[in-house]
Amino acid sequence: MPKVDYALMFVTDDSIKDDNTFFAILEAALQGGATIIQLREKTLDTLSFYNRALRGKELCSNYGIPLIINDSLDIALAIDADGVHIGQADMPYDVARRLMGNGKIIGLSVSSTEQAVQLNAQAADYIGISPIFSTNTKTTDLAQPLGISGLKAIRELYSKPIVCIGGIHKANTKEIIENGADGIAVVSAISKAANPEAATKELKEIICKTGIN
Ligand code: TZP
Ligand code: MG
Repeated sequence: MPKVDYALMFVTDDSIKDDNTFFAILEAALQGGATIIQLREKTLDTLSFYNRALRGKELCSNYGIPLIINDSLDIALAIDADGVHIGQADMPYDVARRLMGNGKIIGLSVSSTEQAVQLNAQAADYIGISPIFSTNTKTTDLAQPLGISGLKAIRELYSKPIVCIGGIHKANTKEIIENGADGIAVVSAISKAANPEAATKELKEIICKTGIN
């Protein structure tokens, strides 16, 4: 697998139902410098999800940026996505790996230090610390925020890339990276911004200034 840059993951906003708006924001994130895209749909029917994924993949390919799919192995396989992001209650890691193959990215959400040391987390390509801060974007199945202290504790135990998600915006990005994260994953900081491209650029600049890349 080519080296993946996890610095700035844009996670698409499933509250945006209008396709034109959805893809305009996705393209703005790509223009602004997102380094990886995660397509996350929780309510769409399979055909609409498939169509968004297919169009999303084409767009990401134009920018040379990997696209991973949240949760849905079938969609990821159907469009030959670059990978998947799975949660603790999704498809077991081993099964996801068998289905996706070795060349694909598999990210796993962890919500505690205990989960970060489990075999599936150690085998994954990266872990997502979920959530690092509180958020209004995801309201169900959300653990207590781990905060910077949780990130630091997991960084001590986990040597592969760590991406943080939840309540991240330009004012707390620097602290997250400086405390050991390899990247941030954001929904609303980009999707709800007045200017999503400018918002992406600002986040990217903050990350680049920390010197991690
Ligand atoms: N998983 C944990 S928090 C979250 C997801 C999908 C939502 C993050 O959204 P935002 O708007 O960046 O806080
Ligand atoms: Mg999930």
